[in-house]
Amino acid sequence: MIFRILLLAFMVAACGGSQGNVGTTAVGNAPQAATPVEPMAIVPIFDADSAYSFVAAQVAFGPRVPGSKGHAACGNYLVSKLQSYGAVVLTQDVTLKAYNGDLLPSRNVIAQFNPEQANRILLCAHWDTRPWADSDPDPANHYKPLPGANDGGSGVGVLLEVARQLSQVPARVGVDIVLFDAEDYGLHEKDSHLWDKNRHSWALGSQYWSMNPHRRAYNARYGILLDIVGAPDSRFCYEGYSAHFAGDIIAKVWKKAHEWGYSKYFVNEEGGAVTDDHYYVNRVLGIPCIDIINCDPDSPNGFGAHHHTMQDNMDWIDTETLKAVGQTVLAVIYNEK
Ligand code: AHN
Ligand code: ZN
Repeated sequence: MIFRILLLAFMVAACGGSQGNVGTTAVGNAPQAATPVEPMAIVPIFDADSAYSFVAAQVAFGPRVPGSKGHAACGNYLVSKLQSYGAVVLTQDVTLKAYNGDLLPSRNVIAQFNPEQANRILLCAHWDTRPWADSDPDPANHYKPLPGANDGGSGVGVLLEVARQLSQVPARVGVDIVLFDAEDYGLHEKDSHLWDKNRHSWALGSQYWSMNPHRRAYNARYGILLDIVGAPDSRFCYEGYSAHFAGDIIAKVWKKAHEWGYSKYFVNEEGGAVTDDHYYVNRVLGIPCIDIINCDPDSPNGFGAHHHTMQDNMDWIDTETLKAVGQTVLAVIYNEK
């Protein structure tokens, strides 16, 4: 704990200037005009145990597959949680059509902090979970819904804790937390040879929101998507679309992560391009948006051995990883003005 307090003091000193005397007038033998002093950025301490409990709460609803009872109950939980943190919350309740024809009752959840501020940052994650554990080693599980602790739960858990922090110490910028639905109903592994025809089968909630943002002419300076951010020893690489559309945001976020001691997680390596929610935010809305997503080239599909298997449960959620991601996000947004 003492170490954390010292670290906080260091971080504040490192990015501030000298203390206090913002806008005071020089007197006595001081120079005639006061040198303008940057106000210090106060970065709250991210509580990873709190974030962990938010992941566990989602998992306790069961799989959050659109149309399921757990999905509806979790959607209501997310809205009331975000409202309790003082956000102005909107939902987009729409039926989206999956690539296989399934009709998905979907809900994007949009939580606005400081809504009248024009200078805004977008934070996002998907909250639905995959209907099929189609990467499970046991083929008997290929049509079963998975627990979605890491894939779905982790990004939302981190953002709920960010929301809780925003309720305690307001940021200087406006923040929108957008929780996308229907990200993970994309092409089943058995049909992977049909990728070209189905490349837009993922991220349906993000596609909807990007084409129908909650405000006319919605804009944010940039966006940060969190996806699969909870596994122990996660590694976040420069995801391909993020590097292409938002290389300066990658640089900004990685720099903060390294300053705070998380270079073990935020590695300086290129990853593959992932058709994820941020793709449509970049392509349709033109908001530069990065994807912080686990990158594990040695695993079957590149996102970790448990990805899209029945093993994606709380055993794969690690508070140290949640801390690295959540603290980095807080450091980035509380340094903006
Ligand atoms: C691909 O698998 C190509 N895109 C989806 C990325 C994803 C799945 N994120 C979470 N689940
Ligand atoms: Zn997934």
